[in-house]
Amino acid sequence: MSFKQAAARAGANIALVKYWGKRDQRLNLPAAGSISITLAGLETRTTVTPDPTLGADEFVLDGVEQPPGRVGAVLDLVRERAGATVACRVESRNNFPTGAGLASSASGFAALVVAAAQAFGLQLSESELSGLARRGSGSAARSIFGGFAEMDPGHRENGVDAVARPLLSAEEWPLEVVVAITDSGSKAVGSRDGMNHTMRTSPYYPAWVETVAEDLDAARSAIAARDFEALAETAEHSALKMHASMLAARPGLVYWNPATLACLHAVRALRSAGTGVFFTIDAGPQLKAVCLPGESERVAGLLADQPGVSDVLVTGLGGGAARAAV
Ligand code: 2P0
Repeated sequence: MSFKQAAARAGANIALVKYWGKRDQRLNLPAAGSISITLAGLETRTTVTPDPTLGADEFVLDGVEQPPGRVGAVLDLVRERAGATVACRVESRNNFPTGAGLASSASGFAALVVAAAQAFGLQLSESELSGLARRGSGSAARSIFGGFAEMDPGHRENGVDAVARPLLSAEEWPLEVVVAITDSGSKAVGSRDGMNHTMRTSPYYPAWVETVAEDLDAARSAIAARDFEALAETAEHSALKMHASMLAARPGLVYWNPATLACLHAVRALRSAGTGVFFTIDAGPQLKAVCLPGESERVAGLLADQPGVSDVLVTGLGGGAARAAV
């Protein structure tokens, strides 16, 4: 069995039609589809070093040793396909704050599977890489692709069809994104626990799952037509509907703080006044403003002025798909 050190990088992504809930825990199959944009500049870079002298996998994130956990589980899947058993050292770095609702698990597992496949000499399709990344984190399946991507929940019990596919490249619609940081600490309830708690206890969860398909249709059509207004309306609806399902859990999950809400109202006021911008909010207090090309500077200035906003990151699409790195 041949193996070698390999490195890869992948971008974070933000869902415009959200993923919240699973139909299978073990295979990590989503209950419904989702649509996202992969961001330029907010990246994870990961090196996988197979090392026969190691007794077990090692994982270092941003310079800090971590339990291998799901990283080790994804490595096991790659080793199984390669017929290998050698343990690995995985070193991963994010160029953005980890654990603050910026989907570091998405870019992290996408970079991991690309690097690990290369380290073990596997020639995998993007679809196969997407399925492997999903086992680490559902949102990671989308970060295999640049630009706009859609996650298919799949219908098969074994999950082989639960993979993402590209919808439109970043160059075809180079939207811009402003992230308003309202709290840079780690969130109190992680996405996985939060979605499982919502599934178990929220009376609104069935309504959420039942209505995702129509949001996907609307968003897919809006993206194909580059219809910003239609995409804005659908994306804000999906985000608020996901948060409504969380708020109705017992006890309710409240990821927002006063600054999140101030930013939400600021974005709505801007759009009413004619600026091409809409908001989305994930399982954390940051607000992401998606803007038409050329609008991000003005939006960033406005969000930076909201009380409680500690920083703004300006980014956009265009980072490209997850790829090998030197
Ligand atoms: C999303 N989020 O679509 C949604 C919106 C957060 C809110 O995907 O359990 O970390 O690892 O599959 O991928 C975060 O969920 O969950 C997420 P797991 P993941 O981006």
